[in-house]
Order: sequence, then C-alpha cells, then structure tokens
Amino acid sequence: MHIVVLAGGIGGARFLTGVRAYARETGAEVTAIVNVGDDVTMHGLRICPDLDSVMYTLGGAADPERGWGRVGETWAVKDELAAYAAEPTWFGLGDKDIATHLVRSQMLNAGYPLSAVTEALCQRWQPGVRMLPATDDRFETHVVVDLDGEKAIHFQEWWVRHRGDVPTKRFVFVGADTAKPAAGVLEALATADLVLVAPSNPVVSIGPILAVPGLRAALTAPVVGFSPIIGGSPVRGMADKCLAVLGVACTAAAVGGMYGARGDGGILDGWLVDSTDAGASVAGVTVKAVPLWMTDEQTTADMVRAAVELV
Ligand code: FO1
Repeated sequence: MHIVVLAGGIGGARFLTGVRAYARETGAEVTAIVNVGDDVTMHGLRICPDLDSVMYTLGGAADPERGWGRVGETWAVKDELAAYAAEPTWFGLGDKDIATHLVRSQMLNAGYPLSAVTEALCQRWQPGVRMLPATDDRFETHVVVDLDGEKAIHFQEWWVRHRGDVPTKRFVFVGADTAKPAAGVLEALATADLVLVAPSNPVVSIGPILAVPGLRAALTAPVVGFSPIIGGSPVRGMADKCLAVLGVACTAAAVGGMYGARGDGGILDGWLVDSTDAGASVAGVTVKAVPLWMTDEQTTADMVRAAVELV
C-alpha cells in the first residue's frame, strides 16, 4: 500500500510520525508532499520551515517544546546578527539550524531543485518516509494587510512578527499561477492507494499545496482528511485567525466543507473529526468521529487505521 500525505509543518510532522508507525506495522510505503508556502529567504539563506519541521521531527532532532527548529539549539549567530542590527531581528535562526540553510542555499544556488536538495538533506536525517516539496518552483504565501495602508507582507512576517494580529485582507500564493508539482509529486499521486490530508492549517499549509496547478487533478486515489479543529478550536497554531480571513467558521464541519466533496468540485471522500465533534456533517463526504488528539505515535497510528478502514 502506498500512502501519500499532504502536510504542513509542526502538525503535519507529528501526524507523519503516526503514519510512519502505521506503515512500519503494515509494510506500507509513505510519501509526504509538504507545503513550501512558508519558505523565505533571510540573511541570504533559503529557509523551508515546514520541510525542516517534518525532517527534524521524523529524524528525532526537533525541539518538542518550541515546536520548530533543533533540540539543544544555541543562538550565537542570532545574537551576532542582532548586534549588527541586521534585519529581520524578529526571526530567530539557531546555529544548528543555520547549517541546514547553508547546505540548502548552496545546493539551490548551484542549480539543484528543492526536491533534490531535500533528498540530500534527508540522507542525514533518515525520516523513514519519502519527503517531497509540493513544488520546486518559487512559491510563497504573502499576506495583504492594512498597516498604514494596504500592503503585502511575507507570511513569516504576518505569523512571527505580528502573530496574525493585524487587520488582514487576504492570503496570496505568489508563484501559484506558474508553479508545477515538484519532481516526483505527480508520480507519487498516480501510484497512491490512499491520500491523507494531515490535520494541518487548511488555509496556509494545505491551501498552498492544493494551489499548485495540476496537483488537485492528480488526486485520483481516495482522499481522507483529518480535522485540524477540535471542539471549535485549532489543535495548535492559528488556523482560527486564518479561517476568519476567509470567512470560514472555525469548526470541523466548516473546514471539511471548505475542502469539499470530490463529486462537488472538492477533494474529500472521507473526513475524520474528533469524537467531541460527532454529528458534524459535510455534504457528499463520509464523516466519522474518532479520537484525533495526537498524544503519541500509537494514538496517531490509530487515526491512520481509521482512515484506511473508512475507504
Ligand atoms: N517561529 C517563531 O515563532 N519565531 C521564530 O523566530 C521562528 C524562526 C524559525 C526559523 C526557522 C524555521 O524553520 C522556523 C521558524 N519558526 C519561527 C517557525 C515558523 O515561523 C512557523 O511556525 C511556521 O512557518 C508555520 O508553520
């Protein structure tokens, strides 16, 4: 069985530990297609937060408390940059993490596509699943805000600097008109027996993946999504703020409705909601309630089992 997972950063990474546990039990093969909308260039380095969160988490090197970056991190370079007042001072790069960005940037500058760079970085971390960026092309989420007039800022500035707490008009996926699925993405989807949509932020993690032209049409295998909203609140992160920008309610049913039913121009065949949200319905989609708190690998593997059983 080949399982393809559409994933964002921290939530996607945690979900993938469960998918990998399920795959180890059953012999399934796993490919993760990861959001690149959060990617940004800072201090001349290309940073891919979601790819790195997945890689570090599955490689056993993520900081579990901070939720991003490396465990046992030190911050000498960040302090030195601050001493030069080198902007952006609101974004922190750890010393160990910087080594990843240096290797990545050097390879990208030498002409390697992001998919090949990711594969090379994974040689070290052995995540146990195949990791693919959604696209090899330049693709970034920007946010149109009202800050002394309307202007667009990078997603990281909106997320980290302003914590989403600024009048927000819309999200724009820069590059989405011309981007192509990364090398390996269409092949992975063509051989998938099941596609899982991780309980990641539906607007700024899964949204950008689905915005890569050609990717939605390649979802021919059954698609089961996991609600990132439990009892009206995001499992983690700021999905509530992002959904509000789109005018979508912060409920499991509304997010399922936003993805939509396959027969209705959407992507879902099945939608798993938490037991608290039992009774939620999405037109044209099989909805089932199961425990969705990803407390440990086994509980998360059970969520994957429920999705397999659903289809
Ligand atoms: N998140 C923060 O809240 N503050 C930071 O300074 C920060 C730096 C950072 C550096 C590298 C990286 O891969 C991620 C980083 N993050 C930071 C996390 C990131 O901004 C977001 O959590 C994700 O992009 C949203 O999924």
